[in-house]
Formats: sequence, C-alpha cells, structure tokens
Amino acid sequence: MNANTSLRVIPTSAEERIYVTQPHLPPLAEFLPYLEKIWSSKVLTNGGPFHHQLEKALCDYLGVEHLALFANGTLALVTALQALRITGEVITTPYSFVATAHSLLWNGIKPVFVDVEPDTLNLDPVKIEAAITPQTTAIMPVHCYGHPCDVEAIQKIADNYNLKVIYDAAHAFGVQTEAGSVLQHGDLAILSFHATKVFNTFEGGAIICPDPKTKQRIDHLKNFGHVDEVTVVAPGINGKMNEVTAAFGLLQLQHIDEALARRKQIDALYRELLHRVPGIRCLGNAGETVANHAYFPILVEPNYPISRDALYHKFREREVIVRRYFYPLISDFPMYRGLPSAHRDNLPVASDASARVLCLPIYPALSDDDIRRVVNIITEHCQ
Ligand code: T4K
Repeated sequence: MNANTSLRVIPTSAEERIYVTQPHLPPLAEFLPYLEKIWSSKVLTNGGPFHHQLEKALCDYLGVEHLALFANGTLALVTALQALRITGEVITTPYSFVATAHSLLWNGIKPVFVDVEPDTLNLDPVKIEAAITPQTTAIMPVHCYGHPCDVEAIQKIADNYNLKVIYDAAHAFGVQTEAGSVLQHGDLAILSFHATKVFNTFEGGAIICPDPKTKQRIDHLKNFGHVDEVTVVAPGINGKMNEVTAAFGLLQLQHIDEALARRKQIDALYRELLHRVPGIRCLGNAGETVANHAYFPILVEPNYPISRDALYHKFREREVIVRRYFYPLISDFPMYRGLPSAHRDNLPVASDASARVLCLPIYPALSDDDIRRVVNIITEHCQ
C-alpha cells in the first residue's frame, strides 16, 4: 500500500458519513408557489387538482396509459391484490423488501417462494411451473434493483395456467426495454415513491393499470370503496395521496432527468473502478434500453479476501453506510420461515446472493471523490 492510498483510507473525523442513498430534493423556493396554491384553495386531499395533474404527468413521462396514485407503495401492492380479487396462493420472490410478501399476508394469501436466477436476481421463470398448485391464482415478481424480469416468459406461464401477474415495480421508475416502459407488463404494476427511491415524493406510490375500468375500481378501493356520497361498492382502504405530496411530485418530475443522468455517471464510474477487482461482481443490466440506476449492488465472491459481512463492517468503520439489500431473505423472517417453500434448499440462488450482496451508495449528490472513497475501501483489501 503506498502512502497516498493509506492517506485516503484512514478514517478521520473530517470524513462525512455517506449513506446508501440520499433523497434528491429540488430547491425549496421552487416548492413554495405550490404550497401557496394549496393554502389558498384549501384542497388538501381526496383527489384534488395536483393529484389529477400528477397522474397525467406521470402517465406522459412513464409512457403508460393509466395510473392511480397512492400514499405509498405498500398500500398500492395491497390494493392491487384486492383489485384483481386474488386469493389462495401467489408465487413470489424471497429476494425483495418485506413489503412484497407482506402485501400477500395482509390479503390472507399464502406466499409461495420460488428461487431467483443468478444474473438478475429476479424470479426465475424456469422454476415457476413446478410451484403452481390448484390454489395458485397469481404471480408477483419484482423488477429487483430496477432490472426487468423476463416478462415474456412469465406472461407465457401465466397465460398457460390462467394466472394474473402483478409486478412489484417499486424499483423500476422510468425503466424501459425495446418494447417501451417495463411498467406496461402484467395485469398491474406498482411503483414506490419513497424517500429512498429514484423518484421520491417523501412517501408515495402508484398502480399502473391497463384500462379505465380497472383504474376506476382501484380509485374506489383507495377511497374506502366510495363511489359517491351514499354508495360504497367495496371494503376499500384509505390509500390516497394528498395534495402536498402530489404537488411535490410535479416539481420532482421537472428535475428527474438530471437526477437520472447523474445516477448513470455514478454507475459508469463504479463499473470502471471495480471491473478489475478480484472477487467483486457488479450486477449487470437485464436488457433494459433505459436503466434508472436505482441501486448499485455488488456480490462479494469467495475469492475476495474478506467476507461480505467483514467488508460491510469495514465500510461502517469508515462512515460509509452500505446496505445488504436483500438480507435476510423474506423467507427467513419468522412469519414466513415455516412455509415449505421458504426452505433454503428450495432457494439456493437467492440464499447465496443474500449472503454476498452489498448495495453501494448511489444518489445524485454523490461526488466522484465520494465514489473513489467507497471503492478504496473495497480495493485496500486486495493489495
Ligand atoms: N416493494 C419493494 C421491492 C420495495 O423495495 C419497497 C420499499 C416496497 C415494495 C414498499 O414501498 P413503500 O411502501 O416503502 O413505498 C427502505 C425503504 O423504507 C423502503 O421504501 C424500500 N423499499 C427499502 C428497499 O428500503 P430502509 O429500512 O432501508 O430505509 P432507511 O430508513 O434505512 O433508509 C436508507 C437510507 O436512506 C438511510 O440510511 C439514509 C437515507 N434516507 C432515508 C430516509 C427514509 C434519507 O436520507 N432520508 C430519508 O428520509 O427501507
């Protein structure tokens, strides 16, 4: 190790903490005119003008036909299952954030975990068929890290077995393939606009749906099932996005392209600096023509000198707060681990990835020097 390298890696009190992500926020002054409008109209929620404008603006930006806004991605997932009247068993991935499977339990549905495939860590279509039973009604895959699932193979299985497909597309804002927006696939797809997401509205979410009739049902479901003052057609929930949040979304949309462009540069610099580091595998893209660089996952392979967890702790010692998305697997949490499909032998690829993954910091305000600081922590063990 030369003198320069050691200087760079010694932790100092001057080193600022770097988190796995940091929300992209527009200049506060730009938000004030929106707030003034809300203060003057006194329309705070229940489908006001900003809500309406954001739905339209997001459809245009994302290249989708119909979209229903939600207070967060989890309520969008729970409601999507209600909207399609899903019951029984649903095939899903263990390699995701807990909200994916929790949305099934909240609907009294049994999750059936199927392993992921090693390149994308998305649900492996080859393994889905063996998990289908007479109780199976749907498949809920996740476009993990914003990398598209094998949507054609999944749809083929769904068509053969008459199953619905609901994509948890929480990570996939703005992602496109040659066929257009990845959000168009499946019967429904849900987005999250949480603070940690590429496009954030503090909290927020949406369901992308194929036709006005389905959107109308979803709109009823997110508003207690109310159709009008005296008519309630379903036991709906309160999933509405409020006007402050919707206004913020409209402002965020004006800045999203610059945020995505910076993410792309960060992704490229990480790849350039890491591609020759033995024992570190960067997850590639999965055929998207437009990526969103929502996460930067690396897999710490057996030939890297220290374990994933040792590296994770080294990062923390240096004030770099990387995250192990997704460890533990959902199937390892107490409410799932008793299910036959949760057994590790059924999920070898997901188990292995979960034990090796680290998500490195990626967000628009991350500087090139920050990236070098992160990479140096990885490379110092290789010398
Ligand atoms: N499906 C999938 C596949 C998902 O990944 C998620 C959410 C959902 C569904 C559900 O969507 P939502 O209902 O959340 O809309 C985070 C998020 O809370 C969660 O939204 C996200 N996935 C999950 C992958 O990550 P944590 O526990 O890692 O968050 P937290 O608070 O530790 O934040 C991570 C870092 O971000 C912090 O270290 C610093 C930074 N941060 C975070 C927040 C909240 C900020 O700088 N400011 C903030 O306000 O779960």
